Amino acid sequence: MSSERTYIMIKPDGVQRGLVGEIIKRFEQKGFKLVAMKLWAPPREFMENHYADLSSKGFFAGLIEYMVSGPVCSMVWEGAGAVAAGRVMLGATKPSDSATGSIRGDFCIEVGRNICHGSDTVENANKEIELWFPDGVTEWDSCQKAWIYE
Ligand code: DAT
Ligand code: MG
Repeated sequence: MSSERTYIMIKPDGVQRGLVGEIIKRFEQKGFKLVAMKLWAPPREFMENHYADLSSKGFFAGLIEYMVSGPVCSMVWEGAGAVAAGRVMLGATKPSDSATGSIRGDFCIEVGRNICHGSDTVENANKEIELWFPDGVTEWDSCQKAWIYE
């Protein structure tokens, strides 16, 4: 079984709109294993670092303003194909392009309020997990493993 991990974050609008439970539920029901979680409001510089690749974009200032406007729920989910599956579960970046049934497709309207973040590659996932959880994650064995994997 793969121990691939992805960094999933519920953005301030997702927290404010009471969607934390709904988003966690989807990852749990898929069969992924939660190995780290915290609710907190990181400083602006931390968020700028997380989104450093987008710093030249015109929407960067607004993105950071939004991302520090309230607490976020940071999580690491583990399982085979977790990075790619996580992106599908979140939906396209623009909610208008997101499939119905995806989190963004079901719960939001504008790209600047798209309620969740998910790592886009395994390499970026590992970088983001190191950034957001520098003390590591919690290793544990799920009793469901034999019912989810062959
Ligand atoms: P994703 O979050 O799907 O990985 P991304 O990494 O390209 O997308 O962008 C990060 C976030 O920046 C995205 O979730 C919302 C915001 N964003 C992206 N493109 C935008 C745009 N054209 N206008 C406003 N905000 C945008
Ligand atoms: Mg991205």
